Amino acid sequence: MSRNILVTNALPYANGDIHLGHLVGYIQADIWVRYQRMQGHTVHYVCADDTHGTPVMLRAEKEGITPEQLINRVHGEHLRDFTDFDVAFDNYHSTHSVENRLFAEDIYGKLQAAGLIETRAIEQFYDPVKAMFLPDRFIKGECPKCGALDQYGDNCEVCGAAYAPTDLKNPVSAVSGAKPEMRSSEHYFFKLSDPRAVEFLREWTQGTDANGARRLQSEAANKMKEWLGEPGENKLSDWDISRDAPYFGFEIPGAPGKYFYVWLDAPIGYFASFKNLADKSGRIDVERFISAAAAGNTELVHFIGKDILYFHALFWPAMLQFAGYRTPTQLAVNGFLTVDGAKMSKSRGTFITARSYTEQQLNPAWLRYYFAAKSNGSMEDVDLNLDDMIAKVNSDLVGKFINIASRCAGFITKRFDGKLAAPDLDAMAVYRSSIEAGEVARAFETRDYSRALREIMRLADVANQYVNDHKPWELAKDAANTERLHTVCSTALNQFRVLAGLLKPILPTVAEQVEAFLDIAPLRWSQLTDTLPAGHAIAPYKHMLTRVERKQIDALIEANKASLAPAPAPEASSRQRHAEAQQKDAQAATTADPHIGIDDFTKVDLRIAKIVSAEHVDGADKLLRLQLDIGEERPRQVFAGIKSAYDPATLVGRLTVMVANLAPRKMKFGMSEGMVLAASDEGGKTPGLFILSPDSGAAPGMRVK
Ligand code: B3M
Ligand code: ZN
Repeated sequence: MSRNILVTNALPYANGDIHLGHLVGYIQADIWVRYQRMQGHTVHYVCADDTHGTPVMLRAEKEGITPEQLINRVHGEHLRDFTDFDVAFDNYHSTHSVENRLFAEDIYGKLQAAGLIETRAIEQFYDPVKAMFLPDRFIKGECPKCGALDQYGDNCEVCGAAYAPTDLKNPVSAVSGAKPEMRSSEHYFFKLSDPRAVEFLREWTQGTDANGARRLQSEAANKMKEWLGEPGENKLSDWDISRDAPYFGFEIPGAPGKYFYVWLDAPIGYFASFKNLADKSGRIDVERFISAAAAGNTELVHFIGKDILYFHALFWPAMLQFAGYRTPTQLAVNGFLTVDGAKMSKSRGTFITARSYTEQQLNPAWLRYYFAAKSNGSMEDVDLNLDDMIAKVNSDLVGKFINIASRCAGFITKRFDGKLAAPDLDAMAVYRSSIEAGEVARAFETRDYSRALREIMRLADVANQYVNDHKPWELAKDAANTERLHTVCSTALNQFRVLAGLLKPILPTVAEQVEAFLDIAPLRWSQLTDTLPAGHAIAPYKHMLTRVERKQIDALIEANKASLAPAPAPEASSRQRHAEAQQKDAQAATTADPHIGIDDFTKVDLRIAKIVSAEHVDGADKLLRLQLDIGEERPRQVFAGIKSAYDPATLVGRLTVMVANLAPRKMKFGMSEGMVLAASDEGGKTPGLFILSPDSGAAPGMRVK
């Protein structure tokens, strides 16, 4: 059954550049959208700039331009960055738009009619020089707890204490430097503590969508339980949705001088962008996607970062529910990005902007691939380990995937006039059965892209093994083998076609190049079990993807350091100093480790091993029994504790690395004659076990050193 899905990404705020931390969530969403479209589903994918609020207003003033001029410029920059990374929204709109004002007024009016809006006076810091109320982050002072100078109004960067701005000692306005005074003003509140809202949210946050999938990942659902408290308890506070003039935003109807708080109209921007798209296209029925009454068979999926879960799992669904709009089908929440295990840092050059990445001529496909390999559908943080990225891209993408075509295409062009023979269907059977089993499809659906890639790379290994076994370069030497050569190369290219299709959601540009090279229509999921007919002509092979070099990454880090060295942004500096001090302590603690000499290392005999069989062991809940070929007369039997991570059937035929000179050990189930190596993040955040794979070309028995 064909699905109709409205997909959104969080709206980036209009006063800063897009950086790699943002791109994690955008790339995850774009992959999902492309996957759904390959399956034949209808997807509308929209985003917008989040434009309102005090920071935009003050920044424009500082630059001597109007807020409108600022947000127009940033809109262009943001859209260009997304486009460069193949994040292809159907519409990239703005919250400062006619559509957004209309939706915001409509939703507000309906909440008011439902008795869920209330006004009350609150006391707040006021800057008498600038004549404006001050948001917490525009007030500075001394930490009430540790006395640190120059701390922001909500928490201390030095001792970590959280407090109200009114607790600060000697507060000053960060805007004018004036001493703020307390003033009272009337604010509008959305009554989130109303029993109707609390009841609704209890149900909604723990529920499932029409397909039976949880609306929230389990970690997010648990967080919500915490925030909502036990039934009967009411931990939610009403939400302050108004701000006083001067403010860049929409004035509240019937409340002169009062504006909607930026977070009220920000998520409404999803619908505004969608409406704007529908008006431009003339072929989309908006009501079907956004009205509670008409939205029965459509889905609404929001991709967001974990820092804005509160807004999307509480305020937003409650607003929609009580204003007669449809509520989200699913929230897809991603974690933060770390670089080489640490928070992104401007001084270390790891606060990397999207722009600098493309300006340094790095290929966005590399990042898309790496982010996909590190995304498992959970809210865990994603670590961009730069050396690992280089290794993975070079070994998987170039070494395993592209290599198949580069090794076989030349023969087809030179020897067979560019025409393929029918493939060897036996050799295609592994591919067919993998696709029919649906493992990759399920992994894409659940946004577990790392799992999808493990299966795709297993299939790439199969293709490389096939080429290695049949050695086209040898066949080409003897005219008697011409037909065999034709079949072997055609088979490998058919395998390459399927791999390109499976990778297409992640690597759309590379997939397009493959489609041009194979001269085929855009690949769709349902065609992946097909093969190209005998006689099908392909284009001459052109190189599609280069390797990443460490020096390119070094230049990228350097570029991001250089642009910020003279004056770190004031909002970030003290936070960074704190994080960096902690980082140094951690490094100092680890550099004390004793080293080993090369002789110690060479005592370990590491060998490439081919897994010739893998099976469950009766009575053992962690072990698999492996037979490993390391070029000896008979395979070695090894018991490996990897049962939780691998289905034995998927291991057979794989190459891995084993310790071959470990003293044999008698176990309850038989002799274990070695050990396979597996990576894991023990006690860490990434669950699972990962056995190693050598680059293609390695053969059983080769020494690893
Ligand atoms: N603009 C994210 C932020 O500024 C915020 C997201 C809005 S999504 C509706 O932190
Ligand atoms: Zn403090």
